[in-house]
Amino acid sequence: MIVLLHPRSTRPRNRRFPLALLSLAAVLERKEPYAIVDGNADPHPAQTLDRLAAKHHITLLAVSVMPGPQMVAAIPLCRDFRLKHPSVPIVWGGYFASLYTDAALNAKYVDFVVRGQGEETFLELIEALRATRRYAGVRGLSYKDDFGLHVHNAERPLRSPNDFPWLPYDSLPNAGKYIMPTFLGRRTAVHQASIGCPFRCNFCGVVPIFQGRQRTEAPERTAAILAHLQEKYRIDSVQFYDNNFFLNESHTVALAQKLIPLRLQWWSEGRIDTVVRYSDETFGLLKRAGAKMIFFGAESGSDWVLEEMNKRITTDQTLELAAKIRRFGIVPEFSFVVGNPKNPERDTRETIRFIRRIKRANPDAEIIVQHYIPTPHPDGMYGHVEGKIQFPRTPEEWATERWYNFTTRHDPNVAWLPRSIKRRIDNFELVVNSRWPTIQDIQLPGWGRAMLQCLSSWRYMLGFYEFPVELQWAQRFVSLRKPRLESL
Ligand code: B12
Repeated sequence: MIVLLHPRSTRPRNRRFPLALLSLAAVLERKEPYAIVDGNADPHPAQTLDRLAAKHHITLLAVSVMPGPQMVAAIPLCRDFRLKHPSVPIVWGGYFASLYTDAALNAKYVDFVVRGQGEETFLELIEALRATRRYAGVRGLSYKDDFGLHVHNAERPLRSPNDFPWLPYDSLPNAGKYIMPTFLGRRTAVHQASIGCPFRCNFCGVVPIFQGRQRTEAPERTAAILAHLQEKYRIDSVQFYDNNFFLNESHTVALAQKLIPLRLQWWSEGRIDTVVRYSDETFGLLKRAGAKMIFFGAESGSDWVLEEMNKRITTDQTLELAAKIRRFGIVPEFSFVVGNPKNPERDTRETIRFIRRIKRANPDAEIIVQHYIPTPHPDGMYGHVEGKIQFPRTPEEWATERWYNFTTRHDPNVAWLPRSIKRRIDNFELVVNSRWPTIQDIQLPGWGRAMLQCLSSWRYMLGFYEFPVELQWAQRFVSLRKPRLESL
């Protein structure tokens, strides 16, 4: 039996379908016996692994590993499994393993890494383990040779989601418990209708993996899958996980038309330059199709920083979109990564000013403020931070407090961001998010919302963000939800 393991990555209340594992399960169906263990839903995954091992002959442990909490949770599970079952191979896949392949392989408990899209590489790895194929010929696979040296096979061409079977949701123990209430509805599911992203923003972790490639599911298939989820699990809303949900206007129109009859409410991620060009009719169609909120990477309020990042949008486009989308009642969620290494002070000053302009153009716009933390690229694409960071060499090093905080952008402590500027960014974030608590926070009581707004409005009005002690104090009673860290 093959065990597909999804170490815990979020709180149980935020759990969603583990799509990565379901994608692997889809290609194993009717070919290989498998079991899924999901740490977001199972409080004792180590014991579940023991139970499975006692009952079945496990031939492979396949682990999905995203940077941050999931990587940290993967370490003890794999270490323990390796001790108990030294002859069972362990393969890691997912964003952590794909971005930091050598670090993953440096762990004694990782034998193989599947980089990027996993389905076909995984099936071929299984054949290689059975000696019906050579490891060297498996595209997208990395492994250790007989001398322990790392071998990285060639990239695998990207396949369309249309080429793979539907996800076997029923294979999850109690699949219904992944349908959770969110601000979108009482029963929200998740779906990813494309893989990759065609853009090459030079700070983004998606670029080194997909290298400017994207493949998108046909609108008919997306709608058919959602209709199935509606029928089977009575979903009323969906969060799309795509890095880039909107391809071009004709695709968006076709998809929106297919979604209208489903009457679902949804959230997705899009590009400002793509969506701002849509006609009023298309915006109207999107609204009717159930678009409630769309996440956009606005990144900075400085055009020179956007150019530095190879973002290929302008601040004028962001402002235009903020005003335009308001007319259609769709909430834009603008994310900023503030403190560019070239001139963090100027970037911070200009971005704070810009966010205030957005809020004037569209008070409903939601704002996410993070520090600028580029994701390292194998060919050195750190913008102006080359040589300023020496990246960890093992999962254990990535799990140390310093690197954990870096990964989760919690307290990055990076060389190019002076503490005083970091504090300014954090204080501004607290003030703006207290002044307009996100509508995504369905657990924030009305009195909490009112208290935060009341405490922060004078600060926002005067542009005075320093020492927000009263807001920090208020956080003890009503902690603000961080959508990017917790999911909707
Ligand atoms: C859902 C999600 C989350 C959820 C996880 C919920 C859950 N279900 O566990 C939550 C909200 C918790 C989360 C958190 C974070 N996330 Co996140 N997340 C995503 C998101 C939107 C979707 C992931 C997904 O399920 N995709 C669908 C599946 C099918 O795709 P997949 O995971 O890539 O799987 C394929 C391959 O990778 C591979 N594969 C994956 N696992 C395995 C395992 C094996 C054995 C094999 C063979 C293959 C394989 O095969 C799969 C099928 O082809 C992605 C963006 C994206 N679209 O990918 C970001 C993303 C993965 N997250 C990212 C990051 C950084 C984080 C954080 C660490 C930091 C942050 N600020 O966002 C936090 C952690 C915060 C914390 N808790 O403190 C980055 C990773 C890249 C990077 N920049 O380092 C991404 C790409 C977002 C981005 N654009 O920056 N995240």
